[in-house]
Amino acid sequence: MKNILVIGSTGQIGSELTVRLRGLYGGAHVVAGYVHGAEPVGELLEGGPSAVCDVTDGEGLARVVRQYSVDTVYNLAALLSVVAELKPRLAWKIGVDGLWNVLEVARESGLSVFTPSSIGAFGPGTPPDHTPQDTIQRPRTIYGISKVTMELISDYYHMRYGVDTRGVRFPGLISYVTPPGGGTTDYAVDIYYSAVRGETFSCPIAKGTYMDMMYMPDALNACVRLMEADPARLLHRNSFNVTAMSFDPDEVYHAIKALCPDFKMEYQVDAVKQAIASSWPNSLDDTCAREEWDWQPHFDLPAMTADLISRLRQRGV
Ligand code: AKB
Repeated sequence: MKNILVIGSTGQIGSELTVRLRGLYGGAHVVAGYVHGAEPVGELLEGGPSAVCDVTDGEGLARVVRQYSVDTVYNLAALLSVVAELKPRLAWKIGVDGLWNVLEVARESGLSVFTPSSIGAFGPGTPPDHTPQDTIQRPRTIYGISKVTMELISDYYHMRYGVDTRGVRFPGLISYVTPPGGGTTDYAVDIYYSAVRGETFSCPIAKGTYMDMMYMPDALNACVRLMEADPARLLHRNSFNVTAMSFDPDEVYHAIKALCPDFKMEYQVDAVKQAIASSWPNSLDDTCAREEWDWQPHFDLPAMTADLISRLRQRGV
């Protein structure tokens, strides 16, 4: 039986992953880690233990690990790309200094660690189409620079100390539960809320800008499946390309319009977001994840759009 700590349990991924893990391993075995100001509520609070867990406080982290006999950590603490550009030092403190704390506790206590990377770990010099697993990574954002650093340090801890570190490069994640905050791909979530509310959507990303995307149920499967994978099969560790679909604003607009015929979108391109989006790949090649741990997404754009719109309507958004 695993004892899991989810760091960042109240964030976009954490709020759903914690619930999924409690369903799989039992509520008592999954600790919802949070920072002050982002306390868990509802199912997250009631479904199992929770504890203050700030990655920038290594001793506090070690205490939580000891108290709950943790053996596996999902380290989801991070600032997303647009916010990180506004607060580069904080992005580094959480994404890199915080990672050192997690990895040190992992080395001392024999923990397995999952840390997500991102399509943001690539840059303008990366081959943009069918981006290979192993390729040029020269990102121009502090978010990307901290993600590449995270990938390298995580691999270093595996090679040097045998720490079981694993991760995926997530594309834009789309969910109807907890909204993202401060990402470049957030438009692909916001557009669905506008459609269901009957509002005209003002799109900050230009037509023709393709990025990889994924529906949250597939993202949760990726986290669990990779951490359950047979280590003998893993030729890579940090971090695997994974994708489910690639679209530009026009394609997602038309997918929504097929179900909401009155929906309207206009473009008001945001220069900061557009510069970041243009520096990221159009589509990743995730063959290594498919071959090494049987990664397979279930939702494409039409399937996600139908499910998401009906769920948002059910929730009365
Ligand atoms: C962001 O846009 O910053 C994130 C990501 C793709 O890593 N959603």
